[in-house]
Amino acid sequence: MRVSYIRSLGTFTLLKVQHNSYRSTINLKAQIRTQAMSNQQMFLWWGSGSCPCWKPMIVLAEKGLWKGLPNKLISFDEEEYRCSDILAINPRGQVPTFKDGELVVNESNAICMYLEEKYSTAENRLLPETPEQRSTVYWKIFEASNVEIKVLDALAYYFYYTKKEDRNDEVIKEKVATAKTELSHWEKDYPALRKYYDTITARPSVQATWPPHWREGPTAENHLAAL
Ligand SMILES: N[C@@H](CCC(=O)N[C@@H](CS)C(=O)NCC(=O)O)C(=O)O
Repeated sequence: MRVSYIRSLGTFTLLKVQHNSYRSTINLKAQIRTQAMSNQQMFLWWGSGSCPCWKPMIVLAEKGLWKGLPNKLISFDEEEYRCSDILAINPRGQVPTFKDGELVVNESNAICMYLEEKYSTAENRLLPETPEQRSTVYWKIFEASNVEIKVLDALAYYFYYTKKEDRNDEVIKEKVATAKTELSHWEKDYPALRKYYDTITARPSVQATWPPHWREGPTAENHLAAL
């Protein structure tokens, strides 16, 4: 028996073999691989414009698993993140809430890491090969939670959850200063962040998962304009 060629087709690798007795083994392997790459046993509850939701959605799209994935877009206004289906497997009542068959995985970063471990091929692998290179990625993933806390939660959500008439200029000033300090740990005036944003935005996975309500046009307020 000899492998006459190995060809990559999307996320699958096809092995064409010449010897008949090996063909069924190879077919079985291909079948198992195809089943492993299926998304029909998955379910994702998500909300439009939610950063935690968007992260695993991008990873799913990078792995060719987003299209046709069983999912539910919940309404934040209707507080659907507290629906009984979600609460049954995610007692925090939050999105993303994710299932892969019987396996429940919550917390956006955990979902991303699970997908990377389980569904990576040579073509769609997102994490670098060596532990040393991966250490930098892990470092930045965990460090980014500071941006979430000090920019998103503290500043953007203040505007989101506080009626215009209840907003306090002094509080806003303080929150903007805290957010600026956080961002200064990443860089000054953000040219590299801008470049990173542009690079990421151009990826088909990001375009395919773009928050649907953002496509309808800009929201009335730019909560981060002060930055
Ligand atoms: N640490 C969680 C945060 C998830 C989260 O805060 N989700 C928000 C939407 S962006 C949510 O469901 N909020 C509803 C609530 O907490 O009541 C993760 O990364 O998955």
